[in-house]
Amino acid sequence: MREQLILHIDMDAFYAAVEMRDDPRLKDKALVIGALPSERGVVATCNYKARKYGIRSAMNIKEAYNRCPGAVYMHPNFTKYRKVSAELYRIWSDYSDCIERISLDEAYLDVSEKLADFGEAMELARQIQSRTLRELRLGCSVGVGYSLMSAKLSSEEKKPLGLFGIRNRQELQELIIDRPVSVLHGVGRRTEAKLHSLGIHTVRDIYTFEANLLQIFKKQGEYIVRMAKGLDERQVLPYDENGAKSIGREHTFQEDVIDIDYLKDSLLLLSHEVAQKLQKKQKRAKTVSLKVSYANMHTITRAKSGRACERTSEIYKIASKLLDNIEHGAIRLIGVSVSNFDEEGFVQLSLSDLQEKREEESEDAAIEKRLEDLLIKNSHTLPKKV
Ligand code: DCP
Ligand code: MG
Repeated sequence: MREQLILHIDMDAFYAAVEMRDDPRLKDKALVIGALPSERGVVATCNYKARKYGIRSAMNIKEAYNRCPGAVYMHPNFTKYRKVSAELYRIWSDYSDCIERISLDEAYLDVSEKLADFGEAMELARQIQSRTLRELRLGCSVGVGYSLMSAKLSSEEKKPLGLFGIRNRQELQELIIDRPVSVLHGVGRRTEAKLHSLGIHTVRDIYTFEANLLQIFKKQGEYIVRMAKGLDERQVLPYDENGAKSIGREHTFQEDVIDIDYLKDSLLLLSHEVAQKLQKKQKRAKTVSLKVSYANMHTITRAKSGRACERTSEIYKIASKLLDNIEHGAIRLIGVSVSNFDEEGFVQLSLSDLQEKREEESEDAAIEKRLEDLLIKNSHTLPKKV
């Protein structure tokens, strides 16, 4: 695979920065956006001044208040942030046709095709940062990397108003070797806890215990070891319904949903629509992505790559596993998309693939039965139109 040139842009203290921009009285204050101290709830974000008191996203608002009773506390104004987000993307999409929205304030840009080298990518990062600051009066940090993970780590490295780059695997490894395992893509809270229970705390520990990891965690272990070595082959996936590089469907619920069975039924219907589109285009996809926006507008995407798939049940099973592995909570939007198309219609299956396929068949039958129920009874609220 050709080396990639990836930019990761992440706004600094996004919601708080928008509020500070729009109300000069907030300029020198510690500012916490989220629930009010008199309510139950959490911090969505806070400005850098409030972070000096140890306040962080997702912290209980009462704890935030104990740490800094003098801060200004405000509810978020999502309508406003969505509008600002659209303005941000309008600017950023001037710099790449291959742009993946991660959330309101965060995106990956693939600039491999347009730029000659890493130096040019750093220069572009600087331009994007200063244009965002000039036109929208908002600060962002931009990271440049040879992969998605290195770009994301770079944008976090010098926040706020950061500019940083990681050129290659060696630079990445030097940077992260003594950092906690959670710096790695794919190591969430659950995996982190499992690794800790095995005495694995840092990236260095992963190198040391590579053999044990592979034995205990199998495929997931392989992925973690690859990430630790800087081997990240993920690509920027433009999450665009009409984009040539991915096919996706998403749905915003009328009311936030917590019920996992309901979420899974929605995912099944969305997977079905995606599978139909895929089949229409006569494509098979090697990557399935799940997108979830929580009630607080926080959006995450998770993707998994593997055997090329085309059927509803294949897409659904992967998306459903991704859903099992994210933090549960009130969900506003759910989406599934596929990418990384395999243009060749015929793929030789190995013996172990065939075995796996047979084992999956009964599970598939159950999924198809459920889909039939949902489609026939029309008992679900997703819109019918693709
Ligand atoms: N957000 C949220 N709940 C979380 C995390 C984030 O509501 N647990 C919201 C508020 C943030 C926005 O999403 O402003 C973007 O999230 P980031 O993680 O990028 O955080 P910030 O942009 O606020 O700060 P940073 O400068 O660390 O990127
Ligand atoms: Mg941010």
